[in-house]
Amino acid sequence: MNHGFLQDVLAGLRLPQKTLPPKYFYDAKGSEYFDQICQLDEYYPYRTELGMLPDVAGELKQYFSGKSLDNIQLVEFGAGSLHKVKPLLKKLPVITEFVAIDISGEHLKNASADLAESFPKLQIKVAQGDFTQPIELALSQATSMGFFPGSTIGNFEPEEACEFLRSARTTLGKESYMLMGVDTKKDEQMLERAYNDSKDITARFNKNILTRMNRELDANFHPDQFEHLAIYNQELGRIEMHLRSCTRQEVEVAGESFQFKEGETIHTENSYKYYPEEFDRLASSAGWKREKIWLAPDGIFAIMLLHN
Ligand code: AVJ
Repeated sequence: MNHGFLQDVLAGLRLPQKTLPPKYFYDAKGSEYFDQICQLDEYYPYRTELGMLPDVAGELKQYFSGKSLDNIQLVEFGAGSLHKVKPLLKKLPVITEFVAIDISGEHLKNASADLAESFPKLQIKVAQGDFTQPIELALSQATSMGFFPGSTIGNFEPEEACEFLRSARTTLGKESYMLMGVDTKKDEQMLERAYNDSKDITARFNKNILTRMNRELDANFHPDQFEHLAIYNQELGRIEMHLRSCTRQEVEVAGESFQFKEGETIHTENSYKYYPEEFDRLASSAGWKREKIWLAPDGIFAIMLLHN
């Protein structure tokens, strides 16, 4: 049994507001659902950011050649399926080494084999790990650039996001860079639609964590006795995902029982949205300086280059 997972689940379900950490969405099945979410019309962050990356890469090329940098090691946090790094690698031969960190080891292994075929000269290292914990990386002498796309930073509480940025700055070292994708505050309807898709893929992604607990933690959740809920919390500037109990029920996890009232929820994810200025303040309080910002049309998504 996976003890970190069990401990986190028990601790989370004992809270007055039952809570689970979103990193546990990503077992093999959950990573597949996430890839399906990225193909949905309603889920604008993925395709918006992916569409911006070729231009971003072109400008970075100019920028780095102006700085006479000729060797960059790219470190991706939460690398997943490795789709987003491709447009960077295509336009930036200055990236000679790539380090991919992800919690889903199997998924990452397959994806990196594929990447090696497309970029035979690239040195690739994969590290299965939880980037929410401080990581030890044996980095080379080349200038490092972190890559944290997809607005995954939004899963952190703002204070945790600051902590992450601070520790990433230490990991990446002097004169390093960080390329970040950040989802912005916008029209509430557009936000809520992105997390309540018409094909119910997001609902399945959310409920998959129940199935995972049943399988891995000897739990007995009935996924059909819970419903997917995603709402924008305007005051806190975040999308919240919950699993809401349809009835009064009792569930067991590894021998411990938990009571649910009808309508009671498990809070499974936060996805914070930031105004660019808000994010600037966060980055600078973590010691980074923002060098560049790219905004999608209507400002629906931002990519930022930070410099240490
Ligand atoms: C991977 C955290 C960026 O918050 O939009 C997508 C995850 N959850 N649909 C997000 C997610 C529901 C996603 N991140």
